[in-house]
Amino acid sequence: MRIVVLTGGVGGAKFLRGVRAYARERGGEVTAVVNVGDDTVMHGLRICPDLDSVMYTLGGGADAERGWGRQNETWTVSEELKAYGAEPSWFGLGDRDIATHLVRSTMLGAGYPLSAVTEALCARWSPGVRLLPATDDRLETHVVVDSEEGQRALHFQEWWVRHRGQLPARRFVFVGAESASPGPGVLEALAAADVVLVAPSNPVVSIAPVLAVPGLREAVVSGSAPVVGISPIIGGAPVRGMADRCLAALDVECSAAGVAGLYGGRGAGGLLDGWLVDDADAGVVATGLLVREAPLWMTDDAATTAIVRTAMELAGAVA
Ligand code: GDP
Ligand code: FO1
Ligand code: CA
Repeated sequence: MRIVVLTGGVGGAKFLRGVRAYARERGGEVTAVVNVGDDTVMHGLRICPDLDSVMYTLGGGADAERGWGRQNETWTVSEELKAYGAEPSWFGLGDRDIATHLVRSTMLGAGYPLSAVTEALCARWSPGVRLLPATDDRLETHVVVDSEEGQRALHFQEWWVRHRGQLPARRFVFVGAESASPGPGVLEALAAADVVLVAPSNPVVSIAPVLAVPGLREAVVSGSAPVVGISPIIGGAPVRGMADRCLAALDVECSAAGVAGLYGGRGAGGLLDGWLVDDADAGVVATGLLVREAPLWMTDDAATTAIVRTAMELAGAVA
């Protein structure tokens, strides 16, 4: 059983722990196609928040409370940078995390592509899941907001971390997407997949930038594997994060039904064959796909693995 998961950072990482447990039970292998739209360069270091959230979480090194960065972290380097007045002072880089960024930046500087660097970093963490960046090319999510001179675009991290997501987002732009190509192994993994799962990740700034890589969405939609998504929205609200603000920018209702409509049913020219919603959202109907209800709170690995089992049953039902 070959399972491919399209994913962002914190929500996707939690979900992948369940997918990995399911695959271990059934003897399957898991490939995660990970968003790189959040990536940025700070203090000369290349930061890949979603790849790192997944790598650290699956490798047992994540700070579970924050969801990003390392556990038992210290912040000496960030304090020293602040003492120099070095900007950006609003973005915190932990000391342990910086080691990852140093290895990554050095390898990228030597000419290795991000996919090869990710594989090298994963040799330490043994995530038990193959992590593939959606693309090796530059693809950055920028957020268009209102300003005195009209509109301006800022990097997703500046919007989310510096401004705490408080500036109303008008739209999101995936800079570089049109000339990006799927990372090595991505199209092959999709072609060989028995099932494609869309993690309960942010549909607008985690899954959309993955699908924006030319050829990637087409490979999912034209592939033979059933495609099942898990709703990140429960009872009309994201479990955590900024999905409500992102959906508002697109004029999409923040609900399990709204996100189903955004992805669309494969039977109606969209992405999904199946959509898993929480029990609290019973009664959601969407065109061109099958909806099933189950408890969707990923409170622990057992609960998350149960979600994956239901998603796999749904995949079987729509196959
Ligand atoms: P990010 O890249 O760090 O923002 O993480 P993702 O995009 O992968 O996931 C963020 C989404 O995960 C948010 O929209 C949350 O609503 C969702 N999420 C987090 N925890 C849970 C959970 O326990 N259940 C469900 N269904 N969604 C969750
Ligand atoms: N999020 C914050 O709210 N504040 C930070 O200072 C911060 C630093 C940071 C450094 C490395 C990293 O991998 C992630 C980091 N994040 C930080 C999380 C990140 O901004 C977002 O939560 C994700 O990009 C959304 O997926
Ligand atoms: Ca993200």
